[in-house]
Amino acid sequence: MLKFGLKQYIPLAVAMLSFATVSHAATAYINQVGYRTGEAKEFALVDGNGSVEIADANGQTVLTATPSAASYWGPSGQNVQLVDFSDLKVPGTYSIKVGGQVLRSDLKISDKTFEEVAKASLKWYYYQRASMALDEAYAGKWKRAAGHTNASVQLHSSTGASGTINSTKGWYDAGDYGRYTVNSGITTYTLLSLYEHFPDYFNTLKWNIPAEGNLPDLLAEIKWNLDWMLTMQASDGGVYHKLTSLDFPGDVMPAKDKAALYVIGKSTAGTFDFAGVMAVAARVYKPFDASYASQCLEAAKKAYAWGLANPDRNFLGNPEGVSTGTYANDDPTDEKLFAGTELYISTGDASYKVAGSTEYVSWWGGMDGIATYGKATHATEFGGDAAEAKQNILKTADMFVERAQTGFGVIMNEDDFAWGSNSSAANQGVWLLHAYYLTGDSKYYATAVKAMDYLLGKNPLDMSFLTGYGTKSPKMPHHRPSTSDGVAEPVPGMLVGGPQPGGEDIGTESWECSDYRTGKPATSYTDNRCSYATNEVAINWNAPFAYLAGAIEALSAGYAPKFAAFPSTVAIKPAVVHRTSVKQGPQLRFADQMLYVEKNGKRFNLKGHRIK
Ligand code: 9MR
Repeated sequence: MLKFGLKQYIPLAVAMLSFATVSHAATAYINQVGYRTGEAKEFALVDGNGSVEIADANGQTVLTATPSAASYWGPSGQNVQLVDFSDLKVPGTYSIKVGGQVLRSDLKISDKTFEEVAKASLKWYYYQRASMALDEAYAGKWKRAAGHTNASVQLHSSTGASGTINSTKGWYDAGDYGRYTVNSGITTYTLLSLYEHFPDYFNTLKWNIPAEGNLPDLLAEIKWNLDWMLTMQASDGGVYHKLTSLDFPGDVMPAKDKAALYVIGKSTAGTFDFAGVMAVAARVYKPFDASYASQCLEAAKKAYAWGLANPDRNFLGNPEGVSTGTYANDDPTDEKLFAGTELYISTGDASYKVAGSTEYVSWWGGMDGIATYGKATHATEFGGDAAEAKQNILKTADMFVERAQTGFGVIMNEDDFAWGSNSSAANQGVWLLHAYYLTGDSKYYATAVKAMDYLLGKNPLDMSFLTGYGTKSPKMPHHRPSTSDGVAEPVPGMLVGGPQPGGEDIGTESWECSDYRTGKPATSYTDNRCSYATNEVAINWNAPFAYLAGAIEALSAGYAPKFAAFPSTVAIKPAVVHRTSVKQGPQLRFADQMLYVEKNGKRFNLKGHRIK
C-alpha cells in the first residue's frame, strides 16, 4: 500500500529534475566578437557531454568536433573542455549544439574580426579628452560640454614650488577626472609603439575624431596627451606627478566638476616615464612635424638629466588633504631603464644605455618589461643585451603558451587576478606578439589571439569586457560620464578592470558595493557602478587591448612590424606611403600566420630558405 499520495512526490521530482538540469546543462564560452576566418579557433565548454556540433544559420551541421579531455582551471574552480573548431573556415554566424541542444547561436567567423574593436578602443581616448567639447559629429549621443578648461593650475606645496602653471588637454585617467604622469607614461608608450610598429597600417586607419593637421588619427589622438604631458615639466626638467582636485569628484559630467585643480608632487618615476615617452614621440612625430619632434627630444633629455640628479624623489603616498589616485612608487630603477633605453634608440648616444631586462610583463609600476621590448627589437644596437632581452621574452612567452593549453585555454593564472586584471590579460597578449615578432613562430601569435578570446567572452563570466561589443558586455562601468550623461548605454570601447578578489570597494557606505566575491578570483566581479575595483575603466587598461587588436589586424592585413633603427644609420622616411605603392628591396611580410621575407616576388623564410 502507498504510504504517500502522488502529490507528496512532486517536490522531490522537481528537485531531481532541477538537479539534473544544473549538473548537466553545458555552457559554451566563446569570443563573442568572433574568430578569424583562416586561423586557429577555440572555445571553452563546461559540463559538456560527448561531441559538439556547429550548425549554420539554416540549422545544418557544418562541423562535428570532439572536445579535449576536461581539465581543472583554478581561477574559476571549473573543469573545462576545449573545443578546437579551426576547420570551420567560412564567414558566418553559427550555433553550438551538444546532445542536440542549442547552447548558443552567436558564434561568428569573419575577416577583419577585430578592426571594429581596435577602432573603438582607440576612439575611447577621444571620449576621455579634457578641456574640449565633444561634438555630436564625432561623439554621437555621447556628446558633451568641455570640462577642466581653466588653464591656470595651482602648484601644490608638495611640488616644492609655488604659483601656477598653465596646463590643459590630456586624457582623464579613468572613471575619475585626474591626470597622472606615471599612468600616462605606460599608456602613451603603448599607443606610440602601436603606431611605430605598424605605421603604414595606421597611416590610413580612421575612426572619426577631430585630427590635428595631417596627422593620422592615432598620432592626432596621442598628441592630445603628449601636449598635456609637456605642460607638466618644470623648467628644471623634473616632471610633476599628477594634476587632480584634492578629492575624487562626485558623479558629475566633466563640465560640472568645478573643484579647484592642483599640480601635486614631483617624482623620479614620473620624470623617467615622461623621458621615455618623449624619446619615442621624437622618433614617431619626426616625419610629420620636425620641430615638435625636437621639442619632445629636448624635453626627454632634460627630464632624464633631472632623474639622474634626483634618483630618489619618490612619490610614496598622498600629501595631507589629498585623496586622489597615488600611483606611488618606491623604486624608479625600472622607469630609468625604460627612459635610458628609448633615449639610446632615439639618439644613438651610448651614455643613455642602462643594463638589464626582465621576464616580467609590464604594468604602470613596472616599466622594465617595456624596456625589454625596446632592447629585444633593436638587436644591432643593443648586442648582447638584446639577446638577453629576447631570451627573457621567449622564456615567459613559452610559459604562456603552455598555460593556455589547458583549463579555460587562457594564459592567466590565479596571481594575475589583481586590480585591473584585464590589463594583465591584454599585456600578456602584447608580450606574446613581441615573441612572435622576434621568432616568426605562429604558436605565439595564436596564443596572443587567445588573450583576445578571453577578453571578449571566452571567460567564466561569459562576458565581453569591452563596453558596447559582444553579446553581453558591461552596462554599469565605474565611469563618471557614463553614469551621469543620461544616455542608457555606457560610452563604447572601454575595457573594464575585470575580476579580482581584493574587494577594496566592498562596504556599508551608500557608494560602496555589497560583497560580490565568489571565493574564486576569475568570477569575483560585479557589473555595478559601485565597483571601482572590478568595473572601472582606465587609459592604461585600454591601451594594451588596443595594441593587441590593432596589431593582430595589421599583421593579418599583411603588414610586418617595423622597428625604428638609429637615426644615424637609417633616416626615418617621410611617411604616409601605403604599402602597395612601395617599391623597395626585401620586405618582411605576414600571411597565413607566418612571417616571411619577400624579394623580387619570391618568398623566403626567416632562415633564408625559399618557400612557396
Ligand atoms: O590601476 C591602479 C591599481 O593598480 C591600484 O591597485 C589602484 C589602487 O591604488 O589604483 C588604480 O589606479 C586608479 C588610480 O589610482 C586613480 N584613477 C583610477 C585608477 C584605476 O582604478
